[in-house]
Amino acid sequence: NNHSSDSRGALIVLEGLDRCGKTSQSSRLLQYLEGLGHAVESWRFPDRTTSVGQMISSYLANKSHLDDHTIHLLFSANRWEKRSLMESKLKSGTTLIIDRYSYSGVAFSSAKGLDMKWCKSPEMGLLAPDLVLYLDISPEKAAERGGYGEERYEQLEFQKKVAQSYKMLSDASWKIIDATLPIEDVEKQLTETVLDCVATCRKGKPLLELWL
Ligand code: NYM
Repeated sequence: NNHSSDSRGALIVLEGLDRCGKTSQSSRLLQYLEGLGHAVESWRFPDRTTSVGQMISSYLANKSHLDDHTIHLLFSANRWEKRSLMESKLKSGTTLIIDRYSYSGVAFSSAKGLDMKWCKSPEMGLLAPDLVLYLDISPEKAAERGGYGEERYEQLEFQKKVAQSYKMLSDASWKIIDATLPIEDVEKQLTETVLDCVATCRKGKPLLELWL
């Protein structure tokens, strides 16, 4: 339609445990939407390219040690430093597909025992996703997928706690997808939901802030 240049893009987030398949699904989604002629970008958090992102990256690689609250706030700061760019991209009509967002921030930190309400507070005022695609897989099945890497958090016992935290965070913007299905079937479910969401945002669904 000829109003599309006035209408905004959708903020779409992929969440899930480590090894749930988010990264490959986000590149498939990007290709799919590009193929349909949509303005779309794929982002990820942590964004390791900024100076805050480099501190996070070194922490995740076990090259530095930080207090649990401190690293939590750095993950949040790493989203805040991208907030204005995110808003201008969305308002100019670009759809953003984001690999991890505030839900990862809260799920991973609260899995360490930090208070969930405290974990949510620095995320307040960030843009709220229009759609959260949660790629659901049991921690045991995720661990079977070629094993975890060397990074902090990539351990079965910890991932079980993260899974429990995620369960407490789901809201109306969440769509839970069975991530154990064949990769093409997961993609099919994602693309259907995403197209709906992009259309709704185009029609003028308001852009809101966390937490909903
Ligand atoms: N992670 C990611 C957090 O603990 N808090 C956050 O806010 C975000 C965005 O970082 N194990 C954790 C989850 C992952 C790790 O993410 C790195 P990735 O997607 O492997 O680069």
